[in-house]
Amino acid sequence: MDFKRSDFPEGFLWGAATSSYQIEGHSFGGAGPTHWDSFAATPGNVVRAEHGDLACDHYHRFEEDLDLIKAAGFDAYRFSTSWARVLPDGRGTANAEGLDFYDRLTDAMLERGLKPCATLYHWELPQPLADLGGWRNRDIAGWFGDFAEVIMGRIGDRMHSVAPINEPWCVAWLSHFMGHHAPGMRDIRAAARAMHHVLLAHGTAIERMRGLGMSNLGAVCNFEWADPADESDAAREAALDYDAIYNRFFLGGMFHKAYPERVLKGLEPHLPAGWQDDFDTIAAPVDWVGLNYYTRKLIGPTGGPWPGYEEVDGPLPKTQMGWEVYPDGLYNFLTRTAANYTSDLPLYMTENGMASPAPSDDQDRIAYLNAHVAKARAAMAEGVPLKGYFIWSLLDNYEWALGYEKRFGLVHVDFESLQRTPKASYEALKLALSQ
Ligand code: IFM
Repeated sequence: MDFKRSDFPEGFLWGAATSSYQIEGHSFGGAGPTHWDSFAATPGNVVRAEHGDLACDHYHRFEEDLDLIKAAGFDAYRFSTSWARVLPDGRGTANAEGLDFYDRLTDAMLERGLKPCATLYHWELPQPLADLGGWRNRDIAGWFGDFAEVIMGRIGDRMHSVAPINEPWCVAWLSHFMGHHAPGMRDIRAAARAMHHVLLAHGTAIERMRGLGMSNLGAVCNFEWADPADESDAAREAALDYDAIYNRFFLGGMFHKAYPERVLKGLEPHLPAGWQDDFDTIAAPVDWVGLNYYTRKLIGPTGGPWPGYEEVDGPLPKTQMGWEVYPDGLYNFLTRTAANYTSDLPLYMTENGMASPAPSDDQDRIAYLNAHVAKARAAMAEGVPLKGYFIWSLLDNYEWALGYEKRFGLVHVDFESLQRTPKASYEALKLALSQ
């Protein structure tokens, strides 16, 4: 790599990230059905209708996976807890096997000197709650708060940090407006409600965890830089609208107790009654903010109904996801987040990485990480309080609607034998983190 641990301040955290449904194997240990199982079982939603039943079988192989994290020299492991594994019906009786699993996983991290960094929800909503309207139903804030208390009542005493929800934009917009993720809806009213309720659930979980006496609680959002596709005013406006929906809505709610006017223009008629009264909960104080960053989009106008924009193919080199490689975006978001929203609050890169096909010599992943880490250092040199960097992902895994072929792992997974094989990027990081 072009960097080494000693280039960063003492205590800067290096970590690897994963999520439960993407790696654990959901068919084990008494986990209940989720809306991803139903979504994946519906032809046309997921490449080859692939699902998370087995995934990387992390449920049985977590010791080996934690050994890999430790051997690479990482300080921390960002994992998520499956709501449906802990509460198979989403509410009510907890699944003892599920709680035991996260208990064992936590202790296994601590035995290896790894800091456990939990995310409560990374997208596998219990199906019984989806049946009740899922993120469209305001009651989800309370259901989620209850889940937070159950899981953190068991492992919260040993967490280094916790964030309630991974990537609110994906939970709400990608899944209820664009229809790309479960529950696969394309409905502006559903999207508006999900956008608001995901924040209400976030704030409720923060309050409940404070009630348990927990600290070091944060929020994790994903960001995509938006550039106008051409020099027209219409393209400029379209990019600003994209930016407002994707990047400014959630931080606006959490830190300004307000949603961007550009978003209200389209969503206000569809927000639930009394939404303005929820900001005290939504803006429950957090101790840090995590940024997930991968790419930028070129945005042009459609002339159609709000939001009236579309993604336009860009000229930059692309990853296996078809995403342009645009490291400047990482710098832009770190500096903008600190300047406009979080001030001195610690920031973390909670996800960054790329998919590239196997077999590969992995030089593209090494170059991608080098370029993005360099931008993180540039932001830090300007005073951005960045305190850590988590690579997505430890393992090749279930890339949601794109199934198993998009390979984000530092470690290759053979999905027949489930054998793990560290890639060149893993070895390069290992060397960098030892210096
Ligand atoms: O795999 C996903 C992850 O679940 C959330 N952030 C982006 C990753 C790559 O698409």
